[in-house]
Amino acid sequence: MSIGKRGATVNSRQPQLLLIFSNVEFCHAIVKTPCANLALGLTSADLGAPDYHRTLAQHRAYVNALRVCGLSVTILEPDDAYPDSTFIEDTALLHRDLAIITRPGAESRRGETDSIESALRGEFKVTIRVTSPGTVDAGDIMMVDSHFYIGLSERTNAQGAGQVIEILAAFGCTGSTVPLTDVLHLKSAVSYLEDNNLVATSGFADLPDFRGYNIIRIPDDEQYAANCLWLNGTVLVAAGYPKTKSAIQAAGYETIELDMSEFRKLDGGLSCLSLRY
Ligand code: CIR
Repeated sequence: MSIGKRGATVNSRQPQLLLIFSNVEFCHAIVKTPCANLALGLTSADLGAPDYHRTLAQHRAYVNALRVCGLSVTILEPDDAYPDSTFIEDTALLHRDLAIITRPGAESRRGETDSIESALRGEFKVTIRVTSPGTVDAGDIMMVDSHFYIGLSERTNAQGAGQVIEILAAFGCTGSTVPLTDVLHLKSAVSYLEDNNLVATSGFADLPDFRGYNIIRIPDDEQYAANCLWLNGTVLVAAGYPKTKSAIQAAGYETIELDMSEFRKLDGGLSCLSLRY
């Protein structure tokens, strides 16, 4: 892990180092340790099998980065029954008092939600499940303040998106759908960095849905890096994508680079590895 650009702020009047975050939005994260069956996970990438020990090391570095950004982290036990279960983001959408438990689009992932619902019990006032025939992977859901963009993908169908929008409406939020082609999830191609700044690949940067945002355009040879993660003013970026890192830094953010090579082999990105609230 390397911390880029502006380091943590130091309060010079205090005798010891003190990390200061002016606008902490996320306090907690839940992650799930990659399981030994990880290599059996779904993938469209042709990058070979992940090395399990390297995967675990990358996951530890990710957890450390979450903590550096001021989040306390709950680490769930690995579950060999679900090879993709480390990609925990897909199983729930968390917003204020509300937890929506999704119904993942891939049959092999559907059972992942039971342990997540148990882990979230007591943390949220209201828990609502997406029901059949709706399917939703929360990697398809991008939050911008109280509006939620929902990608219609091979994993998220119109019924599922409709259910999520209806649930959100009851909590004073809005939602809209974005039809997807060529990407696994909406957040494979766009990431919101707060302050009206949106990272987007060329296929998404000019969509009418995203008119009005300051677009940080991802070069075509760095598309994987479009999945980055804003955490309380710092942006986690995948290591090895220098143009994307520079563009995000030029927009005024600190960055933390993380090696994601093993997760990429399973189509996983930075946001997929945690649920944040
Ligand atoms: C899958 O295909 O479901 C996993 N191998 C990767 C899921 C990545 N999740 C995400 O982008 N939110």
